[in-house]
Amino acid sequence: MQRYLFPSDYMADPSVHVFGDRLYIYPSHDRDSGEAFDDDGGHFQMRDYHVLSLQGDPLTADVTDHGVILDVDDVPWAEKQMWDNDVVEKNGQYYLVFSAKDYNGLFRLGVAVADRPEGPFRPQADPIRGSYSIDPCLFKDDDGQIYCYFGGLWGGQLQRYADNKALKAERLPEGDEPALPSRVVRMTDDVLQFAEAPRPVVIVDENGNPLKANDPHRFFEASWMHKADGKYFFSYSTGDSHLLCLAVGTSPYGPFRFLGELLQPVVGWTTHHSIVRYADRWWLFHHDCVPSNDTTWLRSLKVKELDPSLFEG
Ligand code: FUB
Repeated sequence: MQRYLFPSDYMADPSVHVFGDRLYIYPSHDRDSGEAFDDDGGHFQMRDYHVLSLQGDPLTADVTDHGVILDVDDVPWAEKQMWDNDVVEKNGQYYLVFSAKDYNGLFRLGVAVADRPEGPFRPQADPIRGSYSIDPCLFKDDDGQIYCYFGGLWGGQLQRYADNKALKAERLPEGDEPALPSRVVRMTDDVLQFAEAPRPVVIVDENGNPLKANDPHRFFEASWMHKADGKYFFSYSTGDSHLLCLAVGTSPYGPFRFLGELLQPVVGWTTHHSIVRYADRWWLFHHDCVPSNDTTWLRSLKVKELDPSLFEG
């Protein structure tokens, strides 16, 4: 069984966490801006973020919309395209990391802070130093360290960087070359900056070889990290092959061994998700474009239960 969570508006890219006894959903807020479709995602012209929450069975519980928690006009450095975001709690404060384009047309990651999971969030004046690309995922390990996974190809601009430096000309690996990896970085104690240089998130096959650029299971965008049974599960979207995939490792830095496909292509070009354990059950939150009749930039939030054996053994 699965459910559309919020039929009254178009939202996507759900990042989901349990704070207290409620589930909080931090989505992108889709809108019809009139921009034409292009391969760089120019049709995704989101301006603000809402937070949704529920308590009880995600398949049936009432969903509360807490309203706008951050608007692009409140972020001094951001011009447009408020894409995916995520939130982590530390010492009773809530840190929202989000991706948006700056006034030079570059995606950067910014931080905004709140006293409550439902905001409102106060943005920092500048983006995270050394940040680039899109789709931040925040993961708090059992020792309290917070990691940020990020990156996305094509419109997400990851191919414009190597060794964390901007290239003169973007370069996407091809054929048998190793695929372009997502990035992971530990955050500073105040959760406002990167504590180190971001590292590549390498996904390997059963022989320990990095997945290749021509592999339909290679990383594209939508990093998500969760821990189960002491193991680190990295899941992600394959973009142009439209899958969600799962890999496992023994450290938050990886490498991660490819395990398999988590979700088959949905209606709509993008697929993006989060995985969370709530009330002793595992849940997959994601989106599709069925309610908007396959309008790629108008996506709707969904939830379905996952088989716990996915994360065992
Ligand atoms: O929502 C805009 C972009 O679409 C996200 O950043 C990607 O992950 C894809 O879902």
